[in-house]
Amino acid sequence: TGLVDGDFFSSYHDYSDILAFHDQLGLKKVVVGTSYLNNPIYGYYIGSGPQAFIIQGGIHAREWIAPATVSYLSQFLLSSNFTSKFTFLMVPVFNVDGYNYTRTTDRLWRKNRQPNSDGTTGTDCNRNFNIMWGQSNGASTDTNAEDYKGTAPNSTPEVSSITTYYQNLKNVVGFVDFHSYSQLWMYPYGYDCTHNAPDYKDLDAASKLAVHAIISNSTQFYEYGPICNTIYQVSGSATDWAYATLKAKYSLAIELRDTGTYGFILPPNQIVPTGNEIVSGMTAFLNYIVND
Ligand code: ING
Ligand code: ZN
Repeated sequence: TGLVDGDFFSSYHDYSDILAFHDQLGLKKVVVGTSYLNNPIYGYYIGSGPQAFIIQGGIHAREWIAPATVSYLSQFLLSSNFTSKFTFLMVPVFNVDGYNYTRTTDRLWRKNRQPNSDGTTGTDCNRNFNIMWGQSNGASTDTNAEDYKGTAPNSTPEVSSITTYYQNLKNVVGFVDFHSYSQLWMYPYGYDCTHNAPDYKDLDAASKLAVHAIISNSTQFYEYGPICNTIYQVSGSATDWAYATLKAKYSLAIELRDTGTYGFILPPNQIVPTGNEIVSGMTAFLNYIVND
């Protein structure tokens, strides 16, 4: 519909309108990957600081608040003081094919749209990264499951292409993967519930400040902690990969609103309040990194 105006955050949008919103902010646009259906996956750069920070949404198609929140953060970060400290790479919709499918056909689709050999469709991109892939019940071997891990690490074109792009970035200090729902602010590891990440102290301290900032500025509460102990065990996730392979010390997985009243079908009048509380949390988190 080409809608890019003051009302952008009063509704959810098709991929083309999310791109139009970022284009109109005047950001440098890059192709970070290619989907199974050959759609370009776009990223946008904000700022020119010495440390790279990746912010992605939409790895799961039905979690519409994630691309909306990345868009909200793009607008905020562009006019913030963080542009001199960081170079942000914003990837609003990681799983473009899945997102398009939820807009046209099945609102609750999660995985990508790659066919499996048995006639089923889709791999969970957030189980397909080359980090402890398929270990310890952290992903499913069932092609029909919502957390199907794929045939091999990087068997999805989305994960394979985007990780290649990310690995060419220098000095990646941070990474955020937005999901919904449950209101959780999480850091590695997902694959192991018994060992803390080497940077546990800083990750926990920065996350604590972030959720306290949210509580001070919003009606909502977010819990924080390691992925595995906070939600469940997950192998092959984007956040573990960013931490272990990209060496992004401050890697997060954030579950946005709500806590189950609407779940994935979060009403659009909650886009702005969700965006505002995440701006509060991310401001505290980024300030911690600046002072580290
Ligand atoms: N939850 C995430 C999932 O992939 C998660 C939880 C996020 C695990 C990031 C590991 C890393 O299952 C949802 N709702 O998708
Ligand atoms: Zn998700």
